[in-house]
Amino acid sequence: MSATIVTMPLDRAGLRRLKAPALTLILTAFAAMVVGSIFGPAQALNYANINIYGHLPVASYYQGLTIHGVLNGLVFTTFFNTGVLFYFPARELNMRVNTGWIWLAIVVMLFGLALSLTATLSNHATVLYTFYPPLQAVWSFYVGLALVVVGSLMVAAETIRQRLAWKRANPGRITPLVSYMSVVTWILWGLTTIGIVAELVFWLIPWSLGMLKGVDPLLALTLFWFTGHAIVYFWVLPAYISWYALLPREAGGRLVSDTLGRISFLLFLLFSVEVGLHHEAVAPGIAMGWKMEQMVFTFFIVAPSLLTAFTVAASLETAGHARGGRGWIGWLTALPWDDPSVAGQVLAMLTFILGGATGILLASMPNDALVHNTAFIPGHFHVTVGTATALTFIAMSYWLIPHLTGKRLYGRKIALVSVWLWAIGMMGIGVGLMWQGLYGTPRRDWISGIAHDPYVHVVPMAITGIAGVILLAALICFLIVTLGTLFSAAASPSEVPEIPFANAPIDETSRWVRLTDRLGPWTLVAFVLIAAVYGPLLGILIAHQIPVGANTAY
Ligand code: HAS
Ligand code: HEM
Ligand code: CU
Repeated sequence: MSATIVTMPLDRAGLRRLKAPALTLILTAFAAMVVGSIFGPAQALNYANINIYGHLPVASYYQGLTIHGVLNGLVFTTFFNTGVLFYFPARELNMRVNTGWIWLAIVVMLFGLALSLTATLSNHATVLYTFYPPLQAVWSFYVGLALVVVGSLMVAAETIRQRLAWKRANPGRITPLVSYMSVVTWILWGLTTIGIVAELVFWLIPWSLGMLKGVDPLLALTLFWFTGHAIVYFWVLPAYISWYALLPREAGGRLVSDTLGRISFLLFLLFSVEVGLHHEAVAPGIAMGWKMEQMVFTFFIVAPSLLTAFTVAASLETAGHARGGRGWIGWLTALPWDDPSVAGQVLAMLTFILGGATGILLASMPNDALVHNTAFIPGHFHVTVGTATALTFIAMSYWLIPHLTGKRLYGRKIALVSVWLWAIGMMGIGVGLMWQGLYGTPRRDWISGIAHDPYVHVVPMAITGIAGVILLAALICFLIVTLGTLFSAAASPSEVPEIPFANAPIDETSRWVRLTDRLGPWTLVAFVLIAAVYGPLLGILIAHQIPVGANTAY
């Protein structure tokens, strides 16, 4: 494979060969998000005690919720990230990619998607996106998901190899920022997926094929959340890459510190995985000491997001000042709010402040015990993955899809409306669901289907329901813009946006910067930390398994 790597600038044909797989991944991602999100408004109306499930082509509330969680949480994010995390470094390092390998990975991912989607759509895998045993899906659901992960890791390997080739060709140089961040995210993804891959390969797939009689639910839960927390950073780090390294340029400013960006990503690599137990704070059978340890790590992992908040805010301030904004708030209002890509990303950040703050509240176990398994939790994560991730990706698509297709953005005003509606809608879902959760309304509950709903709290219910309808409107606007762009005529090359790299000068002589670039040893440190925190606990759980048989979900 390495023979196909050529370190030379791309010609037009090379560029086209690179753009096609990136576009395929990104369009598949958005198709998954649109289909998955169709059920969102129905779920929001459910939480407003309005039941429209008789009109939807699903067998149950739970089939719809599985489609929603799997397509949005697992498929949309993985496909989008795979697209940008190979494409941006390839362009920044200006190296030719082994596109044959990337296409092979895409075929593996698409085949996996087809398998798991067929299982879900045919109601043979109504196990929600967390697929906790003893709920059991048909084997093809698990195999399909595993293939999606395998395909994405194949792309990761190619990007990591490209960076090594670049390092060989540029001895002593520091990896450019976007490539550095992308490679760190890929390495983190590799470490993150150990839990879920082990769960699928050693337990769930053999069990669904009848080769195992049962699976220990606590072990499965722990393996799932080994992956399940760090996966949220895999969801959000490509958005952080855009906020650090692209958005400042789009907004007319500059990144204020390249070094802080590197440190923040390195901290994510070191501490993202060792916190999964904060999803099992109330799970019986795990001693409090393990939970306390991971609670402390959870507070550690807030730090790189706070670093990001301040660095990105300072960078946006330079943009605001360059555009004439003055005073405490003037820089914010002076940003190019008429640009849907900038507006969408700044709105994503502002709404993410609520998501981050509620995450910090949940990190503390006594708080979590009050709201675990209530609607508070989906409230929290729609102002994280629904905004920082999904809204940023939507906003990025408003320059990225024109860039990849050579078309002009269709309906700029509609695009602007879409990001505002999305931000307002997600904020509504966040506030409404969290408020309902504080009253004890459970999550994952078809409350509108219960004859006498005990969870009636009119104001938050109304907020959730209305927010669902607003989000439906946002989704329609997004679809109009994206389809309009795809089906419009090719634009002249000068009208096609380039990647807005906003690189700050790298302090190549700094010992600290050089230290951050030594990703091999850092990966080893991360691995050792994870093994130290999770190893003994998993050892105990594996040694004391109490397998439970299938409670088949179909
Ligand atoms: Fe979370 C549950 C704790 C972040 C997603 N989380 C979930 C679930 C999901 C999820 C999907 O400790 C539910 C899973 C399930 O189905 O059960 N979460 C945290 C903490 C953080 C956090 C401490 N979560 C995220 C992110 C997600 C996400 C990011 C997706 C992308 N979460 C929890 C806990 C639970 C949980 C418990 C378990 C609950 C339970 O009981 O089940 C932190 O990483 C948050 C740090 C973030 C910040 C915000 C920084 C702000 C930025 C924007 C800056 C703004 C600017 C604007 C620059 C501290 C970077 C400038 C303008 C100005 C005007 C200033
Ligand atoms: C669950 C609404 C988009 C990820 C939910 C729930 C609601 C909802 C009300 C809670 C259901 C329950 O607990 O019974 C919406 C609306 C959307 C939307 C109105 C608008 C388009 C998204 C997006 C993502 C996402 C874009 C991720 C990128 C999830 C996940 C769950 C969920 C992972 C948890 C499923 C589970 O508990 O099994 N959504 N959502 N949603 N949503 Fe969304
Ligand atoms: Cu978490």
